[in-house]
Amino acid sequence: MAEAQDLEARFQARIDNEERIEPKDWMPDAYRKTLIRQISQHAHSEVIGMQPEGTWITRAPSLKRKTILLSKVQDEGGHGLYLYSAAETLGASREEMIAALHGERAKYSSIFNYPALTWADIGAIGWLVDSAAIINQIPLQRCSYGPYARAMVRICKEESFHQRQGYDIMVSLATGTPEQKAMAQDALNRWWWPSVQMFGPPDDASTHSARSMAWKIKRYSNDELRQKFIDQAVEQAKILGLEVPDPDLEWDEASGHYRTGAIDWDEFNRVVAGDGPCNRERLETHRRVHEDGAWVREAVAAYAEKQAARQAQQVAREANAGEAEQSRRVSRGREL
Ligand code: BYC
Repeated sequence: MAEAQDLEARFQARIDNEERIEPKDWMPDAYRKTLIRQISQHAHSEVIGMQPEGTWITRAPSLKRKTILLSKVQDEGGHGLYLYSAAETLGASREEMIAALHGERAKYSSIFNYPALTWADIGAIGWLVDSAAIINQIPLQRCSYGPYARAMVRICKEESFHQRQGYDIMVSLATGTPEQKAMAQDALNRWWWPSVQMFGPPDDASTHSARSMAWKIKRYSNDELRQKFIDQAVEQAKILGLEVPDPDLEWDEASGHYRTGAIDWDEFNRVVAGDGPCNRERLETHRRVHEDGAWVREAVAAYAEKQAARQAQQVAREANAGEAEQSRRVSRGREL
């Protein structure tokens, strides 16, 4: 008991001292569990996030837009891979994590349960959702767990390219024909509030924040990051000449921040609980694609097994050859 307390105190002292925790270091079970939960849910979000955008690859308005979107969607798949790998360093297997997603025991971001109805939605996702992702993820580069923090460095670089491609689409539409501008406004109307909600429940309803902040997994609270996003996005909307769909939005001189109207937390809770516009479709698609890809996983495993057997044979052959050479030398030595 005293030993466990001692380990825990030393662990917290390392965190307080801004040291990175690495996979082989001792860590409390709850720290490991929290990280597996957050990192795997983050990975699921990246991969499920490929769905709304993926449907627009064939419908993007030009070859240039298609290739850019294709790369972006591919990047999201890559982010999923870095993140699953980071979670694996904590002892979670990929199969367990996917089973938790399919069994609806693991969540993914609420934002991806909304449909991408028009091309302008691809602009709004890149602008708003990727901005929110960057604001949330930049502090995660300083997360106390080394593999997660390092994965975030590359992810953030790619996200910032994604954000710019989204804003670039919005600029084109907002400065285009009246119909195009209306399309951009409609996308902003539908993506604004879900993006504001992406940062998670308000601080007083956030179950994990206090502990995750003490462990320096999180560096800022959900509300602090949400505020940063709002302040930035409202100014960007002004540049686009678009209106944020919030009649109560106002600048608060005293605090130097924008104040929004009430956020619909009932809607957020409903979507997180599985009852958003696309929850069922997203999970069904993931299950089907996972099932369709079973043969690829089997082929990869069979190839890895074959390679390992070949390598073992090679090692055995070299060992035998070495032994034979040794005994030849010994008998030659005797003859001399
Ligand atoms: N949606 O105590 P809290 C991306 C859950 S990827 C659904 O505050 P925490 C992108 C939360 O999990 C975007 N559920 O939790 C990809 C918890 O439930 P559990 C994803 C949510 O972990 C492709 C409960 O509510 N980003 O941007 O301290 C293309 C209580 O919440 C949500 C990440 O995952 C939500 N929005 O803080 C483009 C970043 N919010 O787990 C873009 C890493 C909360 O107890 N994650 N919940 O069942 C984090 O930073 C934190 O996990 C969160 C939540 C800020 C999201």
